[in-house]
Amino acid sequence: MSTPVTDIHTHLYEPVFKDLLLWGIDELLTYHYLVAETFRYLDMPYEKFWQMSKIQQADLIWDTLFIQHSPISEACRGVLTTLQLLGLDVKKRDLPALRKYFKGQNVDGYITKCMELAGLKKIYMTNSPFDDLERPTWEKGFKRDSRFQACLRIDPLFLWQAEAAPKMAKMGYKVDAGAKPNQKFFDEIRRFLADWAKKMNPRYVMASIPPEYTFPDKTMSAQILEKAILPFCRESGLPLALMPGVRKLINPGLRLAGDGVGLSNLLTIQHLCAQFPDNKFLLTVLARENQHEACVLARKYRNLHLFGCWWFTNIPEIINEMTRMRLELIGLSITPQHSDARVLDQIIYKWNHSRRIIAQVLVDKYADIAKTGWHVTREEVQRDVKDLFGGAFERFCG
Ligand code: FIX
Ligand code: ZN
Repeated sequence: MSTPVTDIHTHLYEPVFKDLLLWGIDELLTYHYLVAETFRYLDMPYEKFWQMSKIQQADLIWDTLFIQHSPISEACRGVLTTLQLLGLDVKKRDLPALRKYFKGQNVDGYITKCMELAGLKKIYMTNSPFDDLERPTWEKGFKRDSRFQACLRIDPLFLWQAEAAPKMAKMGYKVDAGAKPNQKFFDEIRRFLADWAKKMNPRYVMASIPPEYTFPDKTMSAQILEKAILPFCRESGLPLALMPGVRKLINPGLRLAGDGVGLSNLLTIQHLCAQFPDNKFLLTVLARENQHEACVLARKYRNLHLFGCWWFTNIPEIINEMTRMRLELIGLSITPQHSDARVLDQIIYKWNHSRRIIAQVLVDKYADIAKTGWHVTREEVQRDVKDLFGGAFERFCG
């Protein structure tokens, strides 16, 4: 339980990004997972909730999910685990008193405290050149915080969404929405990726894709992938991290809490791994029903590395199932978890809950081979856990 972890996907930011880094009790309570759960009890129009202040929203969620009903969901339990491991007394159910504690924290020291309680050695961010709040800080340049690692997130470009071309043009790249997909166009996209890679020094390039995303295909998105993104990744040696399965905003009223899931077409991943053996692919899939096929693909393609129990699979029942399935089908060359933390304090509970499950699965696996007379040493266990908590990922990324 003491091996430090590299958390390879979060939505946290180093302090220089100021308010983009969310932390504290009111951010914990207004996490979009809890917003979705709260609205199951509310009749109010969604807009009325979004017009409330952060504190009013947090009060409503606390009252609805923690006071009016027992906080047994994973996201609710997570808040309680975090408070408990911070040494706070949840028994009193006294939200104003809890708020006082967080008021007394300074963010820089608090980052270190949360990383120590979570047992983290590195936090990977999600950094998008298309994010208007984040981009200016990268363009200004700043001294990097060694606790954090950047990752280049490119969903609008990858899916060739309407906002991509105008934003890239504003940044000085000759691409427009009606552009002909010729070599000049693809070279301009590669220039964009190379420039942002120079600014961010990312560990990988990442995009989430809808369940139906298909490759190969004649779409602009598929051509950009084949003729710009994959060549750039090969050249720069950066893996491409893909997250299939999200259906964006199936309930727009819930905003960030409004995304859904669908069964992904993993033939796309098969084609990519087979057709581009010199590219490295990181994969986490949203639907529970896709996990077995994903494991089999990882058995077939050494340029594919599975990571994390993403989002709707990040609950004890499925973390246990996925970790067992992956260890039994693939072995130890996986990264079983990432936190996907959107609020700093969440790393405390997400890793506390996942470590316990991963540890139990490992104990069972070692017990199974011990029955054959094969006994692992303490050093071997430490070696294996190091691999699962970042070593295998680092080796894969090279
Ligand atoms: O696309 C992603 O990186 C997702 O993790 C997020 O968009 C999602 O909102 C989330 O927070 C999941 O845990
Ligand atoms: Zn995420």
